[in-house]
Amino acid sequence: MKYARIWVVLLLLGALVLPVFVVKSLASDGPVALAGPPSWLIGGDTTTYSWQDNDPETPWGIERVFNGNYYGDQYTTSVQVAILDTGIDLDHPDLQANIKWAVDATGRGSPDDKNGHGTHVAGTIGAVRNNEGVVGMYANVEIYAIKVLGNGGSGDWSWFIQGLEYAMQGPDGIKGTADDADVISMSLGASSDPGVDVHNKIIEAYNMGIVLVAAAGNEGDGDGTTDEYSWPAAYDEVISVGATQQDDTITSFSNSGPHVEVVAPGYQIYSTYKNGGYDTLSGTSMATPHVSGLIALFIAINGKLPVGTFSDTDSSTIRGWLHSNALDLGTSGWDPVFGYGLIQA
Ligand SMILES: [Ca+2]
Ligand SMILES: [Ca+2]
Ligand SMILES: [Ca+2]
Ligand SMILES: [Ca+2]
Repeated sequence: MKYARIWVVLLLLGALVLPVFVVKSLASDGPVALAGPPSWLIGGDTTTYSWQDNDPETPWGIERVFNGNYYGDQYTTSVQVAILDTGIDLDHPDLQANIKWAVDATGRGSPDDKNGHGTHVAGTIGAVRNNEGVVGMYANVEIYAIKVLGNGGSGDWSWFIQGLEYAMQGPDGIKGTADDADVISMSLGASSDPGVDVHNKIIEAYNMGIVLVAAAGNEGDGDGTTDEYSWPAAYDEVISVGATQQDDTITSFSNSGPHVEVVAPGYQIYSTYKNGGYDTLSGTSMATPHVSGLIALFIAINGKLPVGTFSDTDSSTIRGWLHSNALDLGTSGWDPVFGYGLIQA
């Protein structure tokens, strides 16, 4: 069977030319490299926000979700998040202690990240608390690095299916045991439905009680009344995550439509990068790991509730808790731009 390619959901300019149907670049914007430690004043934004604190290890997006009261390092419960991406920089000093398993589904032989995208996602989910670099949403999370995208940031859907299979099995190779992933984080997508084979594998993971989180996509046109879709985010079983800016406005690139479930910070996000480095990137790729990490922390604190559905609004399910706890933005109640709103810890 021949599959279309899937891509990271990152805004890119310059060296990598991505198909316009997947990634919409911004003319005057893109990845910004920071030489020093993370700053509140990223990208010339000198506004002081009420949620800022004085902890230099928490990037703005994480502070926003915690409202400047970070507690993602206060729990040690074992929760596994599988990151399906370009791999992870396995010996990154801000990640190494939390990477419990790494596996390659692309046939390259190594899950090490030569791109940087997967390493960036991993830092937002679970960089360690060591008073250096950044700290993740859940600083003691157990990370599974599952490489399903090649070093250029794209991959075959067959690799993605294999990656889901690895996440469902965990390192013991058996489904239904304690080491199966609790959360699968997918900062990737394509703007056409990959079909029943991919959807069936998604449904299988959902039915196992695994929380599935994916980027809503960067094809947004700045118009909340028009719909843009990306898969796997558009599937009912998957939490579709849009991207906001520091002032809680929506990013111009964030997809809108009936599938948007929540939003999270996804603009000028500082996190870990390849070769032991750090970088500042934008995209719904960067919003997604805030949600994945928050759900991991929620499971660490509250145990593993049923995943729930898109329409849940009470705390008896994980998705219901996520929705009911979100900060409503835009028009009152659920809307196609912000979904249920900005996630809150
Ligand atoms: Ca750190
Ligand atoms: Ca297992
Ligand atoms: Ca739109
Ligand atoms: Ca709303």
